Amino acid sequence: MPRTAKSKHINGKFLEIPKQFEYHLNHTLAEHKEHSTFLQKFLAISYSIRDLVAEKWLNTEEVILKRKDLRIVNYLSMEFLIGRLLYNNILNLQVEDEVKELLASYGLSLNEIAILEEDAALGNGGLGRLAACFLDSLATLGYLSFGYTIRYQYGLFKQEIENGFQKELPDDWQKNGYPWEFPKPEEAVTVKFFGRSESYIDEKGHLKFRWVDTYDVLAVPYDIYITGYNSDIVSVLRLWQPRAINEFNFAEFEKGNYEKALYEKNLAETLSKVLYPNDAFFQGRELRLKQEYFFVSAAIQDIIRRHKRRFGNDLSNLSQSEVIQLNDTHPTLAIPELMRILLDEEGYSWEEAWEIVKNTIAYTNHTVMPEALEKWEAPLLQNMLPRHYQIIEEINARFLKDVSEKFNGDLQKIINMSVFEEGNIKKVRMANLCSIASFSINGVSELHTEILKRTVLKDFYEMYPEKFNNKTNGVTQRRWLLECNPPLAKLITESIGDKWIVDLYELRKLEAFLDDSEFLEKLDQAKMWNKERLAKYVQDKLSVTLDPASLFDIQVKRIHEYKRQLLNILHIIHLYNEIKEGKHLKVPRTFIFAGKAAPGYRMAKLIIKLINSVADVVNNDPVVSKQLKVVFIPNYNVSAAQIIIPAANVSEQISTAGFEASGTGNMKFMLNGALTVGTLDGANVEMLEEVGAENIFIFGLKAEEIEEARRKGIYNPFGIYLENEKIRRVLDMIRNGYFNKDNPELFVDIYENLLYGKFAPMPDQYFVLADFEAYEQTHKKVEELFLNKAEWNKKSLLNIARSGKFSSDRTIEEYVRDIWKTKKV
Ligand code: NBG
Repeated sequence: MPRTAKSKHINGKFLEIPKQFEYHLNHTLAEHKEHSTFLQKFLAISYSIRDLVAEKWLNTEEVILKRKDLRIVNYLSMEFLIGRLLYNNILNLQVEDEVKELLASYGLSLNEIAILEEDAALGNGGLGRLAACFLDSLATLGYLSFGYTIRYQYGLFKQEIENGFQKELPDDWQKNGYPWEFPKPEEAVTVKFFGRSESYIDEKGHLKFRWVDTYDVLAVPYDIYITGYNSDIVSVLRLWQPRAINEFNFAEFEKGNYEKALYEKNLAETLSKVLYPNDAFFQGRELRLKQEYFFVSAAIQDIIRRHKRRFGNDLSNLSQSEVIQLNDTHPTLAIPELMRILLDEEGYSWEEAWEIVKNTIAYTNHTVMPEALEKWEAPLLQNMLPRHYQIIEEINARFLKDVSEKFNGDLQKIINMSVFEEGNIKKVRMANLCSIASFSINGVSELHTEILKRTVLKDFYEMYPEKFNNKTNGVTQRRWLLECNPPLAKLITESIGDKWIVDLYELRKLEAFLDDSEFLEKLDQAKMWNKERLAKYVQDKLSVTLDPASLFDIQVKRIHEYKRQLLNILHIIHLYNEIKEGKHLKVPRTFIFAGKAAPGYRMAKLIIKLINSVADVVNNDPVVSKQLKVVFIPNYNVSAAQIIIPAANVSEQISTAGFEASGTGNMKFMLNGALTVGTLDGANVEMLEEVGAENIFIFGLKAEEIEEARRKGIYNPFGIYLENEKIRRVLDMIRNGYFNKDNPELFVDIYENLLYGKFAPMPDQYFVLADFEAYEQTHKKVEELFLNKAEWNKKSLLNIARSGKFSSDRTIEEYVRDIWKTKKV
């Protein structure tokens, strides 16, 4: 029987989950069901679900081979933050009832089994989570897609809080065995490093190059199939695992080349050891460059092999069968790698190869922050990848000729747009290379794309306006509502049906309930359920008791100065001062923080300590703690987010305007009914457009105002400090060790950085003090509104109802329409 959409063959298997479960306990894990541990039961149920997932892949593979009219989307990304998969797959396959019944027969709940799965934390933050949401949407919508990345042995570090400080621990995510991947050793490819580029004359008398004397490693693919909701195809997440070609290279050893013999083994062992823990920050380490090239080379070889399998050896039509999206500049080397293969291995001319490359590759920019832009030292790149370096030089030389023609020899344009930044150490600017070689360049929110066009990529926009387009980010409602917020998902489905699961604009129908007090009461109860769940989580983890009736105000995301956790905590200190003076908050408030700091980011780590120090003082003050609580939840990750976000009344999205490219947490909170306190930054701007000014708390300076103040150098935070008594008090308390009596100097650096710019190019470079007053006023309005429960719930409902735009399904449909130009299965 053919495996067609929704065939009985696939559905038939659903009924066999209990059988599969026993089979896997007995035969995969070799355990009696009576003796099996929780973990073994988790693995056995995962294997049973995985059987169904594998069926979907078999179907997908057939589609790939048969449907030659379908262009395949390749998403190249150093990060995929996929989180747990068991419950996600159960929901997508719609087998929740069967699984629950089975587990109940063992006296188990699905939840207690599901939490035994380690998060696959193969990413840092928004960029990696976006990639994961995209695979979910691609599979759900029925587009053929491959995600490519590295099979990191250690994912993003685990965070513990010790005496208020962040401590990093290794994330050995596969230590108990990982049930979701399928190794495909027969599809391994070889990736080369170092060596040299050698020229020769071919039979036709053409000058050619080959890359020789290289150090080689194998790249072995491990596949994770990402299911879609009610879909018969899967997205493939292909993780590349390096492996030594010869454990010990005897041939080299005999030649006396001990170094090479050992180097390859060493390289294979270190390459995929660990994910670099920086979010939106560039650190030009050699190992990182090796990682970038390793997975990109493997991916390009894989894509070419697939094309040949489907269409034969002609690669001139590659761009019709495959499209490659670069998730930021990390996979930029895909450009010279594809050129190299076409030129040196496939025998195409430069013109032919370039035509193929520039029709196949598209680039997404995810930040305008200068410290995040990748600029590799030229000698490092040239030494590791000599042939690629040569190709980059040639691409640049030809490009600069075009620039010169287009702008009449304008030298400044040439300096700005060249791939190379001249200087003491020559640098390779990856964003320039991407902009030259890609047929599409997109930002991730309307504001961000406009900023790209008028600042960092201004010259490229003048040269190639047709390449630029915006793709506002989105999140998958399967994980970020259906999975993480059961009572709200149930209420919505009971009220408007379940179409929202695959068409989030359906949520607009909820507006019919705006004046339905019974519905609003149920909405309130759903929020309360989530707040109680979070309170329990905090009680278990931190032994801090939260009052679920208080206003839950939440800021969870990476700790970064531009995201301004500092503004939030300064304001909390101000509230503390007011209560100490005898004032009363109108409503009791709970401020919740979570997020990791890059291990090398000193200021971010100090901010974590400050939050914890303030929390200690506030929570242990018998008077203050009746009205105010502050908690920092350790080890923020996808699974923690799924518990924290649904519990929010208020979502803090308070980055300095112009710095947050989009944000995606902001969308998750909105979808779960939180009201946003936010600046006009990233996608907040579009959330305002959707929900209307009365239903969101917007405050603070605008991006142009910040840009102007920086350009003119007119910002004077010290003046604000002198004038504003509240701010002065708060800063002086930090300066004088009020929150850290045993080490009173601890936070001096925060104070001095704000007032004097001790560790920055200017004082208070993220305009914390400039926005403080507006932030405080906004929070007064928040408090006021929360007193009026009916009004609050109505606005909460409006936020949910108008969050339809922020589904990653919408984002993917726009990528398909404007960039990928493919069709559904
Ligand atoms: C991040 C931005 C976020 C954005 C995500 C996803 C990087 C380089 N950029 O604002 O800071 O939401 O990308 O686009 O991590």
